[in-house]
Amino acid sequence: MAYATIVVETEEHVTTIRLNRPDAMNALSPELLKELAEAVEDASKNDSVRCIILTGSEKAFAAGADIKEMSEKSFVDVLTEDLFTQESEAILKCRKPIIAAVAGYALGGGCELAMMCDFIIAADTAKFGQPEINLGIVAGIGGTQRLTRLVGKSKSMDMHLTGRFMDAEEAEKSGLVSRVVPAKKLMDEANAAAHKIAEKSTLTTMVVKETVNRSYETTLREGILFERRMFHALFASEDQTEGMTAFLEKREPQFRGK
Ligand code: DAK
Repeated sequence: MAYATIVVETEEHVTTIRLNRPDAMNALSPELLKELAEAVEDASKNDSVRCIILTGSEKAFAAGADIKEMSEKSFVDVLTEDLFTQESEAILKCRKPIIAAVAGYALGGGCELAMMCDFIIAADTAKFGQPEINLGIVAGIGGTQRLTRLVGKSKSMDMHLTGRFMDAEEAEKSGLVSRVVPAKKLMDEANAAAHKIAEKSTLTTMVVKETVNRSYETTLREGILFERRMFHALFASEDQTEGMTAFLEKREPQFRGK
């Protein structure tokens, strides 16, 4: 499907969604958010897609919600429109792994969008921030909650209260991103990770995603019980038999997602 604000390409089980509003640092306009949600839903429904990469440009992953579009809105407008709630649901509901490949600015809603993905690979040019305080607002799509869980209260408070940006090195040290790579290699690294994931059992990647995410939603005891039951359940799958048999036969497993 042709989109106005994103570019979508699928190659060998991996769909790459590129945010594409170069004149506005990929600011998250309502149109972009709607298209992004549609693209994620399409990739979710497409059986041949096993992993999704979400990325932006060399300059910006996304510099936040579109300030021009937001500036005219009243309290009643933002409350009734409930911007980003449905769109973020589409991303959070996706059961396939989503990698954020971030170069340049990931600010405000852009940082929050990256944190909604399953993990972040950052270019050495990446800059993360929650500068909403400079606009007289607070983060509104998970920044105060997700950043705090990822980097701890002190750094999260620092970011939200001062509005300063965090570079890629600091982001990796503090656990916001899984790895930092040279900017020129960002998409090669993200593709290699996505294709590596695509080789696994889709059944198992779905279970891994659900189980790790459970750690955000529940107590340690309940999370461990959930993990244990998922572990047990996978012994009912053909892919568990295939994975273990392949290991013992010293060959590559042929997973079928069953
Ligand atoms: N919105 C609209 N346009 C933006 C933009 C943004 N967020 N960021 C950049 N642009 C535009 C600039 O206006 C400029 O456009 P022209 O003037 O050329 O027409 C163009 O992109 C290039 O930007 P600059 O000239 O400023 O470029 P610089 O390299 O000097 O600076 C920058 C890059 C990214 C550091 C700077 O542009 C910047 O500080 N941008 C704003 C970053 C920001 O404050 N982000 C947070 C936005 S607030 C919610 C939904 C959403 C949200 C919250 C709640 N609910 C529904 C509950 C989210 C809120 C936010 O994200």
